[in-house]
Amino acid sequence: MRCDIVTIFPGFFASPLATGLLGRAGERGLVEARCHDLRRWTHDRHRTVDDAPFGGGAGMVMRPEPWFEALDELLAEGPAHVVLLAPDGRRFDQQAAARLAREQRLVLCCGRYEGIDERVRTRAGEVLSVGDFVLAGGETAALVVLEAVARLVPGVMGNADSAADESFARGLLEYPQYTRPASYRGLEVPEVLRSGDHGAVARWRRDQAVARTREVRPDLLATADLTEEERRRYLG
Ligand code: JCQ
Repeated sequence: MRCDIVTIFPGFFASPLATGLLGRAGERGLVEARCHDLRRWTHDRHRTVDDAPFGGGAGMVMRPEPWFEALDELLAEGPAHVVLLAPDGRRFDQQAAARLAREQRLVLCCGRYEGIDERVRTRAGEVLSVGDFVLAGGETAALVVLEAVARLVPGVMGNADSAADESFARGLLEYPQYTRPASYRGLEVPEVLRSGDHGAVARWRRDQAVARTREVRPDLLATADLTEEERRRYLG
């Protein structure tokens, strides 16, 4: 996968793109990320990317021209799925990550100020939000999207972690995990996990996953992949 990121802070991405999973994916040529300074597509001496909103009001709005020219140039190199990060987009979730991971090429557009001129949206394939809060800019949201997508690109991750995704995709939170020591500062690892009874371990984990989901994310249970028997047992 190739990913072009358009931002007024290209340096923001240097460390995240060189570190951990994204760093390795880059080195191995599996995810080729390139950052572009939006100001490259300005023409005035001050390389202005924003202006006051028509109709009045507080704050500044990103001007359309640098965005249109940036997308003209980047898309002239070939087709890409253009994504704009904004709080008023459709929610980005694991399913959206899996969908984006099938794209050959993404262009992630990071807005700043009070927003981007509405006409830029006509050039985006979609607008995505990473959550119901407001960030100072789309850069951190773009990193969230890129990392979640990159780990689903074939070859980036081993198979072990894919199992955890499966479970999230099936709509339940993960069960609690423990490692040694069995007793630490008076806190004990549940006996069943040390019993060697694999059936009992599997039932306990399923129980815990459902209980935890009901406690902290009851909204997920509506679409969770539970058997009829489990729905009767856990949800009454
Ligand atoms: C993304 N959830 C929150 C902030 C305007 C494009 O216009 C704007 C973009 C931002 C940055 O994105 C977010 C965000 N997902 O705040 C304001």
